[in-house]
Amino acid sequence: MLRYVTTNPGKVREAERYLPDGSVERLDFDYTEIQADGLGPIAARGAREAYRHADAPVLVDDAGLFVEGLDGFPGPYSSYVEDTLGIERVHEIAADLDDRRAAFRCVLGYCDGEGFAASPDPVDRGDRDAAAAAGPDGEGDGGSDGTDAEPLPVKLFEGYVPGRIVAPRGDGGFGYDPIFEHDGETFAEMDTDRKNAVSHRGRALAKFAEWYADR
Ligand code: ITT
Repeated sequence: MLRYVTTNPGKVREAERYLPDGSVERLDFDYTEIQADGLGPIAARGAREAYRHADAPVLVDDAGLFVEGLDGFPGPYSSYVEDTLGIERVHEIAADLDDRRAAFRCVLGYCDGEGFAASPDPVDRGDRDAAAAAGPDGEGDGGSDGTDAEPLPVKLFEGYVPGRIVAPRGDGGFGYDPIFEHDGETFAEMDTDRKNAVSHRGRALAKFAEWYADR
């Protein structure tokens, strides 16, 4: 049984459509989200921590909204910004920008404790310690806090969807969905299947499901 590790039930509703019935269940575990410029290091670190917690195959899902006119903000800080400013304020801030284009990104991190051709450890400017820990082969533990005693392979799957920030519309989905418009509709105006067909998470899950089917 695969554990989809998230505090957000909305993510699992979307993920269930990609995996055989009964093959996935949510594990409500709040893994440490390290401070990093990109989602990859957060997902890789989170997958290792979640695997150690669950002692079973895990998939973590780190996502964010990247607003072009704000140089990609809130990006990896999307959760904090949703909790503090709220999505209405994000829309108001974006409404003053010339460039309201935005993108959602999602990085899934899979870890089952077994060996496989892991993704190279993702490295960015904010995660230099992880780069050093990863070493030259890129398959090191990536941990910067000393808790990752042994290297655990992690496979990453990424998805991206372009759109723009609009005034809130629709009451489906979750998070920033009401203010993110893609192809004339906000994600909150789409049902789950329609959102999955175009979304960052759907694209990442499609890649994961194809790889996982052979595993
Ligand atoms: P976990 O970390 O426990 O999985 P979370 O909701 O905090 O749950 P993220 O850190 O990945 O998940 O999410 C960052 C923010 O982006 C958070 O405010 C989410 O509500 C939002 N978000 C993620 N995916 C989204 C989606 O598909 N549509 C709208 N908002 C989304």
